[in-house]
This record gives sequence, structure tokens and C-alpha cells, in this order.
Amino acid sequence: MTTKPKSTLLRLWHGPLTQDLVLHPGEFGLGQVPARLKPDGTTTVVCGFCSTGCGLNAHVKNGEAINLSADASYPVNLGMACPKGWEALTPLTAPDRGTTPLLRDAGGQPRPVDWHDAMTEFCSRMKATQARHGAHSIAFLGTGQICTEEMALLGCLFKFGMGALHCDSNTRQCMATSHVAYKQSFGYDAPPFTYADFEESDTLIFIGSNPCIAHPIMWQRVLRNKKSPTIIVVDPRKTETAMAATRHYAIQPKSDLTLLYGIAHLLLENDWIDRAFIEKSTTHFEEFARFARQWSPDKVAAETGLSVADLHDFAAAIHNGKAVSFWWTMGVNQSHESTRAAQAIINLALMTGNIGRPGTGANSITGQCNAMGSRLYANISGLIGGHDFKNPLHRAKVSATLGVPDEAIPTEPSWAYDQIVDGIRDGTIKGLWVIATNSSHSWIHQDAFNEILGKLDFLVVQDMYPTTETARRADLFLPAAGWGEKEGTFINSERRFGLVKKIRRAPGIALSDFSICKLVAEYWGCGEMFARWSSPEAAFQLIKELSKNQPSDITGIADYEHLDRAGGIQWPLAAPTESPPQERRLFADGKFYHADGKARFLFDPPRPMPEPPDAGFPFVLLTGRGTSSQWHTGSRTDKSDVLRQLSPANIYVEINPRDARRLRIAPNRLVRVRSRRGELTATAFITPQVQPGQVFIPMHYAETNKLTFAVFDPHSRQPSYKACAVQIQPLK
Ligand SMILES: Nc1nc2c(c(=O)[nH]1)N[C@H]1C(S)=C(S)[C@@H](COP(=O)(O)OP(=O)(O)OC[C@H]3O[C@@H](n4cnc5c(=O)[nH]c(N)nc54)[C@H](O)[C@@H]3O)O[C@H]1N2
Ligand SMILES: Nc1nc2c(c(=O)[nH]1)N[C@H]1C(S)=C(S)[C@@H](COP(=O)(O)OP(=O)(O)OC[C@H]3O[C@@H](n4cnc5c(=O)[nH]c(N)nc54)[C@H](O)[C@@H]3O)O[C@H]1N2
Ligand code: SF4
Ligand SMILES: [Mo]
Repeated sequence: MTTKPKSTLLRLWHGPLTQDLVLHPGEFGLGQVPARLKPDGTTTVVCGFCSTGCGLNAHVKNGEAINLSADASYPVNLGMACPKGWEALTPLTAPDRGTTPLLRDAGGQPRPVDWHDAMTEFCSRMKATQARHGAHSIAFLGTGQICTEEMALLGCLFKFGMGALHCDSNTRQCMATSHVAYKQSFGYDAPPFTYADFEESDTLIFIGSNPCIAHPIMWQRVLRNKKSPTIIVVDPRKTETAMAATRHYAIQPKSDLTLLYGIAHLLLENDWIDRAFIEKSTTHFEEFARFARQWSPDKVAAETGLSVADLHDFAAAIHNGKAVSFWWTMGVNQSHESTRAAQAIINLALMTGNIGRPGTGANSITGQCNAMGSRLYANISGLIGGHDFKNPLHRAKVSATLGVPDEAIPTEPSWAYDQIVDGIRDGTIKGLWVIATNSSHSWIHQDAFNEILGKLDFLVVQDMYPTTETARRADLFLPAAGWGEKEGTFINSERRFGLVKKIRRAPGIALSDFSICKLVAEYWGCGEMFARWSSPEAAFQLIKELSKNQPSDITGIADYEHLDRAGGIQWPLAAPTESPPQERRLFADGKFYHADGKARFLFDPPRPMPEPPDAGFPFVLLTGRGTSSQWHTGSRTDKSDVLRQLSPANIYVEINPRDARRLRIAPNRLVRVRSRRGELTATAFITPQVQPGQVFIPMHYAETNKLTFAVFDPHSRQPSYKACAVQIQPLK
């Protein structure tokens, strides 16, 4: 029994008090924070925005954080933080925080209810949907922004406890490509790098990546590089990163695959390859070499918009570098042929032996704070812990470790996000639970998504705010504690488990996602199955057990205290080690995770852009991050006066001066941007950062995804957010 005061019990329940037994004591009060204060009265918490995973010092007074600063001793950020990190407490006190569950009444009005009524409604309506339409007629859309323990519990509850199957998360919008590309090429989803590689590389190549804006502290690590490195940026736009680079290759959108094959061709032609490494550590090279020979410089130059000389310079830079690192982000992952593009990058690293040594690697930079956690532990596309739903040995291990009957573990994969959306459209999915993502804003071709929500019998949204575009449409809103109001771990881009602590109380009767899942389990009637998941730290111990003998083995991490003392710990750590080296990379031994120990060259011919510009829609629309102070759909960052002042309040579109002159568009005038799917009005920002024939709109504004075209990579099913055809007209 918890020591929580009776008044809290009553506020929470107005119902059977026995349910309280399922919540761990840390849900109330302030968890373990007081015990973890450093002598200066601060405690380190990992930031809850991007995947850099900076350590922030929470300055604690009377048990609660009153301020944040950058932690100088944390190995990731070394005393630096970006504006979002400094301002991370502000969104927690926003006036529109959800403080109680809200249930839509018969008249369509959301009314506050207590947790007992909310959980009763949740379970009875989800169960009724399953009874009427089948066990697989309910789905969830989750996230890479809750703690690993929470996403693990959610995925296990949904599949093993509730008997449902179809679930996915916003990680599909973001990292699905890297996940699939690594798995196919290396045999496991294993980003090989450590942040020291930013400092130890003499040639850094960023492809479809704008770290100055999207990963500013990783960029600070690049700036600490003392080798005067050559920095190459491949991006259709002259981004902030491109401006700071040694060379910028402004390729035609979606011509990356052709470019990368063309570079492979030149490396082969000049014999600038590492035959010993290829022989020892890879397979399928000869097929790849034959394939790559087709990509002559003339052909590649014509398709990418670069000159033949550019291509030779690019290949020579790779050859001349002693430690060449390749970095990619959404310019690669969000495309109709993204998996092969990511693997074309991996192929360049493999054929030149640029992997496993300091300053090298084929390195995917992750997006959200815990997208890496969702890739390993969400129990969505792979069986929890990097396992395979179809592998009987893996199923037996999960069954034994978690005490779940084998029959409860599905043998078929879930539908991906777009298939769930199609399922809602055709009436197969009738109940949807959305957790920590704002699909109505962020999903591709949002009008089509929002229209079909009306076909659902029951929409539940679990978020910090009932005001998001998605939460406003919910039948039932569940108020979630946010980052800083709960405990757990995040895994950052360099595979580092970092600790999130409860440094503030959640408002009203909001609960952590962990506790909400525990309550659902209890009310659903499968609480017993999750009895061992008694607290986030108990769940961490289960996660540890599941990792045993996997490439991501973390059985050497003792507990949360250990993570805290060590400044986070990168996977793998199989042997108990009090102070593991703070920077570790993979593949130093040239061994990969396929059964033969080798990495594979994988490739396919490029395919044309699905919606190329034409006479009616003559511009290519690029989308992405706008400023370092805006986070996605703005539900958190828009709550801070400081952050709002660092970015344009209204939607704008970047247009090249030549196009603006031709269309008679003056700076700051309103223009209409129209695609085949929808239109919006935006302020014209005339800038040579975009090439003629291309425009750019940041994703942070609610309307951007009215325009985007729903096409997906066939391997990863990741949406191609960054290329569709639009027209532009000045408004009088
Ligand atoms: N401030 C801030 N930081 C963030 C986020 C945020 O919302 N705000 N979100 C986080 C998340 S979840 C993610 S996934 C990352 C994303 O981080 P990034 O991927 O670095 O950011 P984006 O701006 O989405 O896309 C990067 C670049 O891809 C380019 N691009 C578009 N099409 C192509 C193409 O065909 N080829 C090439 N080579 N490039 C192309 C765009 O011009 C853009 O400059 O950022 C993370 N960090
Ligand atoms: N056009 C275009 N669209 C894009 C992209 C693009 O480049 N271009 N990028 C895509 C990418 S890479 C991504 S990652 C997605 C991001 O898209 P979303 O995931 O939809 O964006 P967020 O605004 O981060 O939404 C997270 C939600 O979770 C809530 N939340 C935060 N913390 C918690 C918590 O602890 N618990 C709960 N329950 N809720 C919480 C927040 O209030 C917010 O509403 O957007 C994608 N959409
Ligand atoms: S760079 Fe990312 S992790 Fe670091 S403070 Fe900024 S948002 Fe947080
Ligand atoms: Mo993302």
C-alpha cells in the first residue's frame, strides 16, 4: 500500500480504492530525486526533446525543480544546451495542461471525470469494439517521446494483455528507415557511432541532415573537432549547416540514391576501396560493384544537378580522408526509396572501410528523445528487446522472462501506421488510442487522416494537453504527466541509456503513461500479467533481462543509480562494470550481426519521384525543421514566451528570389500554396537558401501537412514528407 494521503486517493478514484494498489509509490510525491541530489543541490536529468540526450542540471528547491542549466559533467553535452533544453520546465506549467480525464458527453462536450470512470469507459468501449468487430479492430499510435519502460509496458499490455495486434508509433514517421536499413545491412538495428566521432573525424559528410537547427549540440561537438575537418553537406537547400560547411552539394530533391551510386562508381573506378575490409567483413560486394558501374558521372550529373567535377571532388574527399564519417537524417529517411538510400550510404562506408574506427561510420542521427527506445522496446514492429515475433526461441525467451503465455504472443507483425490509417478508412479499425503524438497535425496528407477519424467508434488521446489538434477530436482524453514529472530511461542517438527523473509534480490528477497503462491492465482484467512491472525501475530490470545475449545486451547495468553515477551508459554492456568508458562505438572487430558475421551490400535501381513538378504544379515542396526553438507540432515549445520569440509566429514559405521576381511576389507578402490535396496561405520569405523551382515550409505549422503527398518507402513504410508538387500565387 502506498503512503499517499487519503485525499489524493479520493480525488483520483471516487471508486474502488483497491485499484490504488497498482500504482507505484513514486507516482506520488517526488520519487527518488531527494536521494539523488548532488552537493550543489542539483540533479542530472536527460532532456526530453531531441535524441541528442543532453544532461540538464535540475536546480531543486523544496523537492521540486525551479530551474535548469546545462550539465558540464555529462559526457553528451559537456555543459552546453539548446534553447529547448533551457526552457524545458516552462511547458509543464502551461495553462492548458490536462488535469483530469475528459469524457465527451451525449451533447458532444468534453466533461471532467475521475480515473475510475475514465478507465471503466476505456475498457468497456474497447472491449465492446473487439466483441463486435474482432480482437484486431482496436489499434494504438504511440511515440518515441515517452520512457522506455512506458513504451515497453504499453506494447506488452496491448498485444499480450488486451489481445490486440495493430499498433505503430511516430517513430515510423522518423526512424523506420534507419531501423530497417541497419537490420538488413548489419543484421541488427545498430547505429555504430559515439559522439566523439564528431570530433575525431577528418571528413564529415551530412546527407539530408541539418544539425545546426535539429541537433544543435551535436553540431557543437563538430565545432570542437580540432582537425580542421572537411565538412560536406548534401541538401537541396543551403541550410545553416550547409553555410557552415566546407562544401555544399545542392542536389535535386530525391536524387540521393543516384548520387550515392555515382560516388560508389567513382570509388570503384579509381580503386579507392578497402579490399581487405570488404573481403573480411562483407558479402554481396561483387554484385554491387557490377551494379554501380552503370552510374557514370555524366548520367549522375544530369540527374542530380551537380557537375561532373563536383562528383570527382566528392569521391576524392572520401578517398583522401583518413577517418570519414557519414551522417544522415530525414532528408534521407523520408523518401519513396529511403531504405535503399540509407543503405547506399552504408555501402560507401563499407567499401572504403570507414566503420569501426574512431571518426568513421555510417551514422543515422535519431530524431526524438527516445525513438531509439521505441526501436528496441516498443513491441511494435519487432518483438520486445530487438527480437523477432516469428522466431520460436525468441518467443520462448520473452514468454519465460515476462511470464506471458506463448499463445498470448502474436506470430504476425502489426500493421504499419499507414496501414492502420487505411484500416480506419475501410472500417476494420474501429477503436484508436493515441499516445504522445499529434497525428492530426503531423501525419502526411492530414485532411485525409482527419476525415477518417469520424469513422471510429472510439478515439482516446493520451497527452499532456487536451488542446492538441488530435486531442480536440477525442471521445476520451487521458491527462499524462510529461517529461520531468516521472521516472524512466531514454536511449539517445549514440545508444546511451540516460535517466529521466521526477523533478516536478504532475498537475491535477494527471498520471504518468506508466501508471495509466497499469490502470488499464487492472481494469481490463489482466493486471496479474503485469504484476512484476511494479514500478519503472522494476520494468527496467525486466528490460535488462530481455536484453541478455542480444547485441544490445545491457545486463551489465545494475540499476538507475548506476546509470546516474556513470553519466548514462551506452549499449552494449554485458559485463557488470562500474565505470564503463564514456564513448564506445560498434564494429571495431569488423564483425557484424548477421549469422555469417558480415555486413551486406544492398541496392536497387532508383525510381522516379512519385509526384514530380509539372506545368500545373511547378514547384517541389520541401518540408522539415524551421528553428532550433520549435519542436514538431508546437504543443510544448509554443507554451514558452522565450521560445516563441525565437521563431516566426506565422507560417511562412521560403521562395528563391528568381521565382519571386517572376511571380511578382514581394518579401513578406501573403501567398497561396496549393497542392493536389489542399492549400494554405503563408508569408513569402524570399531567400536564395532554396533553389529555383523549390520551396520550403517548416513542419511546425498546423497547415503544412495539408499539402503533403502520402507515399511511402516500400521497405520501411516511412512517409515521404519532403517532396510533392505545389503551385504558388501571390494574394492581392
Ligand atoms: N529544433 C528542432 N529540432 C529537432 C526536431 C524539431 O522538431 N525541432 N525534431 C527532431 C526529430 S524527431 C527529427 S526526426 C530530427 C530531424 O532532423 P533533420 O533531418 O536534420 O531535419 P529536417 O529539417 O527534417 O530535414 C533535414 C534536411 O533534409 C533536407 N532534404 C529535403 N529533401 C531532401 C532530399 O531529397 N535529399 C537530401 N539530401 N536532403 C533533403 C531538407 O532541406 C532539410 O534541410 O530533428 C530532431 N530535432
Ligand atoms: N511535413 C512534415 N511532417 C512531418 C515531418 C517533416 O519533416 N515534415 N517530420 C515527421 C517526424 S520525423 C516526426 S518525429 C513527427 C512528429 O510528430 P508528432 O509526434 O505528432 O509531434 P509532437 O508535437 O512531438 O507530438 C508529441 C505529442 O506528445 C505529447 N507529449 C509529450 N510528452 C508526453 C508524455 O510524456 N506523455 C504523453 N502521453 N504525451 C506527451 C505532446 O504534448 C504532443 O502533443 O512529425 C512528422 N511529420
Ligand atoms: S540539443 Fe536536444 S537534447 Fe540537447 S538541450 Fe537541445 S533539445 Fe535537449
Ligand atoms: Mo522525427
